[in-house]
Amino acid sequence: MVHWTAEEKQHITSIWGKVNVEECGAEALARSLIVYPWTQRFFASFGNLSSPTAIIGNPKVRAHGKKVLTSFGEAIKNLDNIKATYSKLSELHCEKLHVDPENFRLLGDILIIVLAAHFTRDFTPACHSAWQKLVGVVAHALARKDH
Ligand code: HEG
Repeated sequence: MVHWTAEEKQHITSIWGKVNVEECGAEALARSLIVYPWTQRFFASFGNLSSPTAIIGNPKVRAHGKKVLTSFGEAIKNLDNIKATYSKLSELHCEKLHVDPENFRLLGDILIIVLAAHFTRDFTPACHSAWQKLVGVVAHALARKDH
């Protein structure tokens, strides 16, 4: 089981308390669709993703980004139990959607960039490392096939 120090938990929850899930979620998903264009193929039903402007303005991208970041909130509420929290979601991503787990890591890295940009002053090296650990644990939980 992953162990979290009190300091790590504090870094994660103090940033999370300030996050606007709709804004940061939309930004993180849009940025990853722009920077890693191969991930667009999972979102063929989302309509126009033909340029960065189209991606940023796409309401389905916004809505889905919010959904993804809201789901991070579930992980944060259940830090000691992330695998179980994501068991259904990992089934969806691995068995149904067949998302390459590397993509979870990429989205996690983008999320950190977005958070660091929004909360620059709070994003100390210790805070960064707590979030890096969180996105790694989330990626691992989503990628596991042994539910
Ligand atoms: Mg996934 C659906 C969370 C990465 C592709 N993703 C979802 C849903 C959630 C979620 C909560 C909705 C599930 C439902 O409707 O029951 N996704 C989630 C997280 C992460 C992630 C927390 C974190 C890294 N997803 C991810 C990546 C891809 C992807 C990297 C593809 C590159 N997700 C994906 C697709 C769907 C979801 C294609 C279905 C979208 C739809 O058709 O509505």
